[in-house]
Amino acid sequence: MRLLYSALSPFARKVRVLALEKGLSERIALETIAPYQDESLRALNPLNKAPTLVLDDGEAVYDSGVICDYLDGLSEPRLIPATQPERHRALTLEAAADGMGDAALLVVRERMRPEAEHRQDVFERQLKAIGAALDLFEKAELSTARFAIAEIAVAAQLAYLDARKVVDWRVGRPMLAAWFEVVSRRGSMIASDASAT
Ligand SMILES: N[C@@H](CCC(=O)N[C@@H](CS)C(=O)NCC(=O)O)C(=O)O
Repeated sequence: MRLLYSALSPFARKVRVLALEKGLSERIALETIAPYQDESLRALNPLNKAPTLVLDDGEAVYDSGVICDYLDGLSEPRLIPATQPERHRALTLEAAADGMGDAALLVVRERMRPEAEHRQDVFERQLKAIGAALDLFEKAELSTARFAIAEIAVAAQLAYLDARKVVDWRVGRPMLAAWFEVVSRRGSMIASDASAT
């Protein structure tokens, strides 16, 4: 399998961390791509987004949630709960983390525009979504003992907020900050840290 990814992408980080936690990383060749500049992904994924996983027969699998679901079926331990209510709770937290990442990406891209063209309404709306998602994670009693899909998704997005200096999310969120401090020391988080390479 080949994983087409961009180094700082929090969605790709989620996939890479999950693969590392499941002992699958040896089976996945990593290929970096710049989706905003490079159109070659579009032949595989009409959205031209990374991450995209290419199976050995050439079939493309996207987006990150679907890739994680595919990989989770390949080996133990299972990191996506099979039964309800654990399943919908974990996937809803993953969706909140991914949505926070979409909002963070919009903030980062808006900041790349010339300052005179910054749209305050974009910042306000997206920062509101980011803040509300962070408040949800603060209350979510995330586990340090279990590092499964919800925890992986949240950790990947928090690391992105730090890497891109999107918001000072630790202020007023001591539980989340303490949790992240512990999980960011995991081997999978360290091995997938683009800023460390
Ligand atoms: N929902 C997608 C989001 C992926 C995404 O937004 N990737 C960004 C890079 S971090 C991208 O490829 N953007 C290119 C574009 O929007 O044209 C997923 O979870 O995989």
